[in-house]
Amino acid sequence: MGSAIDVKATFRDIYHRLKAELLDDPAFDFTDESRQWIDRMLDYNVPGGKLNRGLSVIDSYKLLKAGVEVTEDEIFLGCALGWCIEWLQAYFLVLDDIMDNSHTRRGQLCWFRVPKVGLIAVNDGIILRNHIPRILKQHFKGKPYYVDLLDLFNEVEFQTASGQMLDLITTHEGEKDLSKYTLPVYRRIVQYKTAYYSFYLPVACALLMSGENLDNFVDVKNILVDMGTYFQVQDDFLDCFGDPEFIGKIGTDIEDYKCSWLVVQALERADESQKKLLSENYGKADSKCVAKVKALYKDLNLEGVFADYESKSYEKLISSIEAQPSKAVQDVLKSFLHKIYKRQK
Ligand code: DMA
Ligand code: MG
Ligand code: MG
Ligand code: MG
Repeated sequence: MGSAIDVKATFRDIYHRLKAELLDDPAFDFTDESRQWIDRMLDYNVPGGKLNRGLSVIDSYKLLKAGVEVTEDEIFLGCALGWCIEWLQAYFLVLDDIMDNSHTRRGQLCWFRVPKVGLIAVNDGIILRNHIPRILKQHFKGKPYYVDLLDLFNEVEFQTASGQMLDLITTHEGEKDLSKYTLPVYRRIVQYKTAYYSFYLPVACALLMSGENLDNFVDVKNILVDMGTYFQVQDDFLDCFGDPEFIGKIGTDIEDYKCSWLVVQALERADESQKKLLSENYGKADSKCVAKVKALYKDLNLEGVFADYESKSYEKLISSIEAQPSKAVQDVLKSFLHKIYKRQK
């Protein structure tokens, strides 16, 4: 044991075990067709991402144990919680792609665009969501932290859904008035839609497994929310400047009129004629309009602005991490930060 490759392989094996249990759930009388549907739907939507969030639970747990050997049972539990986060992510992404009218995800068609799936994807999203408490019940019922775990997943799901709401209603407002797209509005959206489930949740799971009380980790939560904000800025940057082949998805933020970090930065720097160009071309599903917006982003040197933001965020995060009293907690946070710093996908 020990190497990163082993951990990833173990993690993948546990996916198959969890899937087999769900396909054998006695609460539903499966037919062959329904079992095959779920099987295919899970394989299509759950394991195909970078698995950063999922793997972070066991990584964090090991760091919190600071050198004390973890048992096989603990590894299993840490991985199962990691998969619950990947399931949560799959649920949000299946629905997000419908709402964002996206085309591809993780290098393949969005689930709702697959022939014979269509809007069945909405219910598949609900099924994915419902699998989480079933996994938790199967493996954590009876643990002293079971109730806290359920509460954590409920809270974070609510925060994420609320963030998605802010993202969607802000987009609607922006169609009338781009001046609504300011940095405070942006930060609020991304804190809720991305930071809690992507950054706080994995660490909170590891803390609960370690017997900690989450009320004592408010500072850690704040640092993780800042890290999650930085992560979504990267996502917005890559939506426009990333290589779709490499990031596995084609950006739609410009077409969708999103309150993206890039448009917020552009609006802060644009003169009157550039603002006019933006209001005439932003939010149109026309490749000529999209190209004009991208050209403006280049003129305003948003690539440079981003590079600057990226190194400043890193410095700030490192100094708040180093102000943490616990070395183990510092290690957890640093390991998370190093996984995402200057990421290309
Ligand atoms: C991501 O927002 C947030 C959730 C909860 C899925 P997004 O639409 O920017 O994500 P992506 O770029 O992956 O579609
Ligand atoms: Mg999206
Ligand atoms: Mg979205
Ligand atoms: Mg995006």
